[in-house]
Amino acid sequence: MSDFFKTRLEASDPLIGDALASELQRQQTQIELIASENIVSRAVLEALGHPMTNKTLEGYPGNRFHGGGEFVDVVEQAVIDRARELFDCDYVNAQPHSGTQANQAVFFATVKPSDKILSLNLAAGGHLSHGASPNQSGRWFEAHHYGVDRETGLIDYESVAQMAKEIRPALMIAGGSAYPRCIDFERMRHIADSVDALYLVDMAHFAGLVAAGVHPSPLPHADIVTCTTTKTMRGPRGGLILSRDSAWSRKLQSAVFPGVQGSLHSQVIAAKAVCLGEALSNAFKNYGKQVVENARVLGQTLSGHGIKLVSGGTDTHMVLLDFSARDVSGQEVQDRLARVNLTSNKNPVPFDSNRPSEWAGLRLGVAAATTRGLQQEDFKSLGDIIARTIEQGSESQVRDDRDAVLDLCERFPIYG
Ligand code: DSN
Repeated sequence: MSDFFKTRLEASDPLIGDALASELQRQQTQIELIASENIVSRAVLEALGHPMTNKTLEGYPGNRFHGGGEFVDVVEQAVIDRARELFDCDYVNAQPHSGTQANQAVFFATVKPSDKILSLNLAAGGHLSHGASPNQSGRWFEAHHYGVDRETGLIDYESVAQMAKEIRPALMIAGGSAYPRCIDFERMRHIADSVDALYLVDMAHFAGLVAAGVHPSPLPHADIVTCTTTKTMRGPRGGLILSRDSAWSRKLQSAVFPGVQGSLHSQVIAAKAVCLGEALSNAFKNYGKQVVENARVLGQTLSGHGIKLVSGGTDTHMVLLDFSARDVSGQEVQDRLARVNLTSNKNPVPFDSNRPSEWAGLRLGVAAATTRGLQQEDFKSLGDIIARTIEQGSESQVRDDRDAVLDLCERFPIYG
């Protein structure tokens, strides 16, 4: 049995050991431009791989259903305390296994099956868990969706107000996965109030920017806020539920456990605490500023090459490229970028009703590459490479561009 606690993965399970080694090498030799990804610290990885994973616990700190929870209590309380400080809020639930489960718990606490919800549509940058038809939320609730203005690509608040008046939703949701601009949280609050709707903001993508103080916070306006600890937060896979209004505490606590989840993922809770501790540092504030600056430079460089950006630019960590007037799909550009070691994802653009394989957009995010240390001049170079790659240069150009990306990877190594 002693080998059981000593044998390294590469020896005990070569298939999985090799896959993990190859994944590390992939990350080290590609520049990650998927907007929902980031690169966590060694400290976050250490927490994720800790024997705390062995601990089964249900309930909340100080009130568990199983014994032996005193150290998990410490880390869960640290998540709560650090998130309170970071986001200036009263209520924190540290346990959601993901952003989607955080949203699911909010629904469980606040609305009933067949109630009306109003959220941003998927093509305009919304999220599956906000009532999209293939998602449970789309089956259980009467979901309605607002969109963006066809010309500006910005949320059309007049039209949101009009829809809210007609639909009278029980719950209004702001936020999503591919909206590159700041949302007017206060205006959405007024719209929600005008129809007595509850107001949820899902800040999964920009939570790290809020934490760094480079993006407006939805906390003063929303009844409830959800986020992930991945993406710009640069932590483990998982979610948080936050609120300034402690009146929601009891319902949200029981909605997460025992409502939609069982035992917590103790080691992930520890990693969330580490990530929130990092996010309280000045270094993280500087990181957030650099993210916004890098995204701006990437957007400007691509626009300078004549590439259309949804909404004309960005206020966040992401840009959304629109190829609807070109003879190329998001999937084709994603594949072309992969040849020069840039990782990205196809995305719909507003009013895109194509199948995913024909979506006309590509989403690019700068959070992960900024963590590596890339700065404005590097994103200018990347923008030039991306523009050339979209135009499909010669084989020798592709080789040169891949070499340039590999050079960036060597200059800004990860987990060396
Ligand atoms: N919603 C997906 C994304 O933004 O890529 C996963 O978080």
